[in-house]
Amino acid sequence: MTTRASRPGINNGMANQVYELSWGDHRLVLGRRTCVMGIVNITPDSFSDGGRFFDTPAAVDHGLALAAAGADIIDIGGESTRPFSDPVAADEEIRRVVPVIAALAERVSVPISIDTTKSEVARQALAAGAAIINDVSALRIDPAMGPLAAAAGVPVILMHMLGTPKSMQVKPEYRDVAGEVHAFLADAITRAETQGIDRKRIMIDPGIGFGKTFDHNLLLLRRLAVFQDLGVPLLVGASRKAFIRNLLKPEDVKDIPADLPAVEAGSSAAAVAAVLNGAHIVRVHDVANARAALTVADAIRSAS
Ligand code: PMM
Repeated sequence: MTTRASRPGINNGMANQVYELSWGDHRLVLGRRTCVMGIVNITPDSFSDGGRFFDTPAAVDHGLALAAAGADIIDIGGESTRPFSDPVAADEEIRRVVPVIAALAERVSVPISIDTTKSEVARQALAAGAAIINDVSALRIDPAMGPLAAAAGVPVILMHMLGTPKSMQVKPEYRDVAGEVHAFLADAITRAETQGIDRKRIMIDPGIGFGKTFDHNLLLLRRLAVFQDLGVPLLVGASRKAFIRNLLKPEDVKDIPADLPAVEAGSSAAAVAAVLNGAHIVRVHDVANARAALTVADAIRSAS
């Protein structure tokens, strides 16, 4: 007899719930082929690519290259969320992201997400052609963000973070990290729905590296399947983060460059682990590498 647990692809950590999102000109089918979100950080100080795409033409070219490499979403951010970073004023964030979004929206067909916690930045980004709001504060920092997302009818990504980027890595503590992040995300979904956001437009993210120690990050990735019962698509962003660099660096070295090939291989491993544990979308720096790794992982996941 084939039990539910032993049947290929069912309840053995390999079958992801399928979700379909349709809005505006966009449609995403999540859970079959893994969706790859490519990152464009227009910041002088992100840990992974700080400064490399800080001027508009370089950022636009990078977005085009990510789309050509097979990105399903392009995530544009103008404020670094690296640990201990200072916030950026809305005006400056708008100056960084809006011209890039406007140029990319004309030239790529995949949806563009705006990575911001500020409703004014999101409003102008949407007007310039962005189609998803990626709010690492899960609508907690700016009370106008929820109503804006609801009125615009765009998908929103709600991420878990302990505290703020300025404070989050100061001794993060949990009794049960997966349980507490799960409870936070369940509340965040309720808060979003209360503000008028359709559940079909909500995605969640456990916030790898946002107020988590090395062990918390590993445990969250290992226990990712606990988030499946929340009934919304799951996004995971582990690419080039400190826990990967920590695992790969020599013992006597403080850190290694985020763009080393070994860090990329480690990032692909984390992405594959996330997908086998239920992630629908992975947020990555190197789209071509992630796409290759996930093509193989998706084939294994759906073999029958
Ligand atoms: N990580 C960063 C920024 N934005 N958004 C989501 N939804 N999830 C993440 O994990 C996330 C994010 C920081 O990483 P970066 O500096 O490489 O962009």
